[in-house]
Amino acid sequence: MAACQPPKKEIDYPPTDLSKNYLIPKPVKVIPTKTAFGLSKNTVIYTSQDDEQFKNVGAFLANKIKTKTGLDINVNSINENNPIAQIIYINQSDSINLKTPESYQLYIKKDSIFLNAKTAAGAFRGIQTLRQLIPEASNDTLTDHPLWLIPSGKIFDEPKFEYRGIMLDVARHFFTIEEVKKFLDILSYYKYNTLHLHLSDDQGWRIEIKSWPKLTQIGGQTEVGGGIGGFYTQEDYKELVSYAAERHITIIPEIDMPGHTNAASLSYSFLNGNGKIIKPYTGTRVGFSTFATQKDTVYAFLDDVIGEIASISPGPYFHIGGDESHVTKKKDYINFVEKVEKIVQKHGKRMIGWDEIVEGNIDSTSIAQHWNTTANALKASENNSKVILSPAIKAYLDMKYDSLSKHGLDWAGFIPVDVAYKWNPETYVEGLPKESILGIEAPLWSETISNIGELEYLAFPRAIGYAELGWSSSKNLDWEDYKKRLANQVPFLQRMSVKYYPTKSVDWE
Ligand code: TNX
Repeated sequence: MAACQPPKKEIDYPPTDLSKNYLIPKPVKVIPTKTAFGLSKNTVIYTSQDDEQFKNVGAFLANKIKTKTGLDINVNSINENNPIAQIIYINQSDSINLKTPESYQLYIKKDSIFLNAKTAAGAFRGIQTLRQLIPEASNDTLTDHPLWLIPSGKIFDEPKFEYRGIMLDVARHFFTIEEVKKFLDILSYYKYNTLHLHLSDDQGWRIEIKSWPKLTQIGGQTEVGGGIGGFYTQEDYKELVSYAAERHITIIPEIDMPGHTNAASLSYSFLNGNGKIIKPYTGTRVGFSTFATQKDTVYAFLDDVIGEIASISPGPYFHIGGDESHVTKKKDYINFVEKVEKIVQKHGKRMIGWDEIVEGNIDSTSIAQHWNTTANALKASENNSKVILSPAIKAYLDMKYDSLSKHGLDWAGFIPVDVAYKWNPETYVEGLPKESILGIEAPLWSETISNIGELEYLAFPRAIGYAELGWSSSKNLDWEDYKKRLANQVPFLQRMSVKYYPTKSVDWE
């Protein structure tokens, strides 16, 4: 009688099944072909000739391969020591199957990898997928040199939303350009394309305005809790903008007004409209400050401020805040939003504001960022304005995970990692048509965090889930499947020394 055999374990080694990937965000379609491409010292990268931006994408990939594997991979030149090369070709294609600027197709074969994209942004999203497919460890037994085996097959992928963002509040606490760059590195790995910087609030003004120097000389020197604050010079800001652009991420500047303006009024008292003597503010209350919305000089000031920032912000948007102006009279608030919209447009930008801005008669090109009031999101869509979804109870990165969280607020409730993931942006606001949704953004307010480690504790892993909600089609969203892929991000997060919150709802191993 045959002995009872243990069930046969499915063996996939060397790894050849592309369907067993751990990609985040999950791609639209993956078709495995059950062989593998051996990434090795014999691999070279070629990019569409004469396209500087595609070349940069190739160089970016080579650099990341070096960090992960130690391999030196040539870009657009033959490897003289190893003339028989296996090619990764990053190709500009006008195929009609590439429906959005960020769509890409990956064809992984035994001896070559083809990445097709219409734009360099699409190619950049595609190389993030490739980075995630490179295994942590090489196989050293198949050949006389190490191979990193990438399972073969085809991937067709495109984003669900054109706008996938994170907001960072650098006003309540200041974050250095090095900290923001590290944040951008992590976000770009998960295909984010927008970083919204909240550059001013009651507690601080964080960007140099050459025509109004006291904004940073005075307004830049405070923060929540009484620390020294800080600010970006215009050169610093340009450096951030270009660092983000190398990652195909747009920076959206926000100057919050007419409320949240104590630091501006502290610097120039004529701006103040709340009738009180202004003192530095380092607490965390909201809603007590306002610009003097009836004075022409305030609009002349804003013309300078918006003009200077717009001129160093290549992206299409300027965010005017507009939230919680509780001490601005309603008619003054409406008048203010409508006037500032014209100034933003004069400087060549589309206005974004927190959802209260729809109280004004705003242009259909302006965008409302839904955080709190459903009626405002619906009103925006009736106005043919687009909506960015940032519902506080689901998408606020500054909410605590649970009662034991080391940092964070809880006014919108706790947001555990699974709750952050388990909602569908396309159906979340009842009655809001899909066509009105520009995308999603997760805001990270910084009342309770003041350095990169604390930032990472609140942002990760939740921001990885929002990346998937913004990119992957709704039918591909599944917590049980996602949480396994999330656990598999640990080697990357460790390599980047990200101090993520190791929630118990995920089996991190
Ligand atoms: C509300 S959301 C605010 C911010 C606070 C945040 C804290 C919004 C548009 N305004 O001023 O920092 O709550 O969670």
